[in-house]
Amino acid sequence: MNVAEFILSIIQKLGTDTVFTIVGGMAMHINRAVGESDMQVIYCNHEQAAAAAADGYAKAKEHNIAGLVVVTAGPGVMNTVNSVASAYYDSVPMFILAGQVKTADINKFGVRSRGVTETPHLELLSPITKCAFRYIPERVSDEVLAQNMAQALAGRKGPIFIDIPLDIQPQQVKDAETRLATIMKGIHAMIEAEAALTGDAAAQITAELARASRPAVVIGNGLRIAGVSRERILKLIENIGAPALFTSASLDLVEFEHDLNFGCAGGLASTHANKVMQSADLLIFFGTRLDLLTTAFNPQNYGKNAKRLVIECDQKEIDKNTEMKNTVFFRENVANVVKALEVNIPRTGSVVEWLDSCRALRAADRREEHKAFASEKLTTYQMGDILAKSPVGHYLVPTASGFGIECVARFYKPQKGASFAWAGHVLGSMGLGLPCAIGAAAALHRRVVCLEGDGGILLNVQELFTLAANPQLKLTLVIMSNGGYQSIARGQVKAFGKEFGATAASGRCDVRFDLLAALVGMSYIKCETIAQFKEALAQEEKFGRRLIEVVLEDDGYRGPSVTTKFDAQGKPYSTDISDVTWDR
Ligand SMILES: Cc1ncc(C[n+]2csc(CCOP(=O)(O)OP(=O)(O)O)c2C)c(N)n1
Ligand SMILES: [Mg+2]
Repeated sequence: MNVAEFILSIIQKLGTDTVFTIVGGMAMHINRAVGESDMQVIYCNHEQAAAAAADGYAKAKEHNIAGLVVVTAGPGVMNTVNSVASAYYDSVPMFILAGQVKTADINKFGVRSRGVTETPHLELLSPITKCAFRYIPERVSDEVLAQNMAQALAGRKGPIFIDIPLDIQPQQVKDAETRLATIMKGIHAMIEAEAALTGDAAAQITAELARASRPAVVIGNGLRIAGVSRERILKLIENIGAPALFTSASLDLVEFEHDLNFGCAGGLASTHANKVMQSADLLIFFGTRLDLLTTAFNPQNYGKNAKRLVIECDQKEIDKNTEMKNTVFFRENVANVVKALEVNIPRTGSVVEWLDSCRALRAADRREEHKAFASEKLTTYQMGDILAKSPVGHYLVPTASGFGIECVARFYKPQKGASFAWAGHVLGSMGLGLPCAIGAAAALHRRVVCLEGDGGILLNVQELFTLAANPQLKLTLVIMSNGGYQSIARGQVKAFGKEFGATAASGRCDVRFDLLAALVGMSYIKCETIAQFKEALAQEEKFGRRLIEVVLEDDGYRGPSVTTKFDAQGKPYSTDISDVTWDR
């Protein structure tokens, strides 16, 4: 076994069975190890896409298994940067295994460029990975190797970058099997040690719940990342018996129709979720970072009338919000808190009236939503609704840029058994949808629906050729066709009265998606009405894959959201998250 095979075999032993890659000279022995392994290999057409596919793969594996991307030195590594940063922010376990120029060529002179295709990988990748290291056996002990690799899956998960110089990759590894066994033991020990992080959150939750009269729980995506299954999340909610609120990353964790699902609170939210949040006297945040987008740029205001108990494993995420009043932070593994609450099921006081008032708010809100958005037109609202109800929409990968966010974060109502994973949730990069969906399809071996914009798709349009080369991947590509960068055009027109580079009128090119589909051997259908889109999705299982172009209409109405108002002195301020209405 050589060094390339040795490192690959550690990753395989951690459960990863698929590689997303583009080959190259400086990674040639790693490429061979991959090609001769028994792993599923998807040869992509851009490294940004390969890394995004690894991200989609790990998300489809519920963050329990790491994605793997293999790239060559220099340009190969640099092309991954956008997707690696995205994976880091989304806490996605991932290995980026890269070639590097041979050790003799590595730049030790401080010149701009020395080795052929060489770049300072470690310096570039360090800020956006949990660990970036060069593997040279004499310099990296097996213990350190285990520690570095374990970090992908230990504690708050994330990407690990490893480069191996060209001359090191083919070197034979002595006692490989015995060493591998010890390394795997070390990795598992570290993952377990980090997972043990626990404290007295469960006891305090129990005590506070007994006292509270208007409690609510906030179910964050951290629960999924920590490996808590949907069944156990549901049990947690039902055991506590209080209204459950979600975030845009976690809203698929419990079906929309569940009696305790009170939606997603925040800046762009249905009004009842925000009212529940702002009227609660106790809020328990399970695995949410309380970031700016979730909290409508104001964590202090988010549940301001409640005592807040926040369970978070990352000390830095706690420190950023320590100015929040009436809030207790617990640095614990949220999975352990859930486990402890399964043993000692907390009793809420009598919350019947509170629950009834929340239910009344929700019912009124749903009626209002229906009235406000009812339309014959095919809008983002209608799309979200149709996609959620469709039999093919059970695993959805939506783009996290443009109106795709609105379509899913606000209007997707997950049915039983449905789930989604945002393509680049925190970073919000255009172009990650299609490659992420390819990764998810490779992980799940079943149909994945990808929701992309007509602008965003072009950033990784070459991945349609990756699909063409991999007929086993089942994928439905739904393109929201609205004549370009509509979300950007809207902002520009509002601010400047005109738009720049966002539509064909100002220099972009509209795409003929029928021709594009034909080029890559995909079936194609264009939907211009609600009925056509419903019918297209109903027929979808007949197709291995299809490009569905949905011509969107925008009536300009965005629904309730926090707005900017001006006080008596003319100073601007943001309205409270509970101060939102359905008024047009
Ligand atoms: C890589 C990258 N470049 C630029 C942006 C800025 N941006 C955000 S949304 C958007 C337009 C997206 O267009 P499209 O996918 O068609 O979605 P729409 O706004 O039309 O719904 C742009 C340019 C971004 N998010 N990511
Ligand atoms: Mg568009």
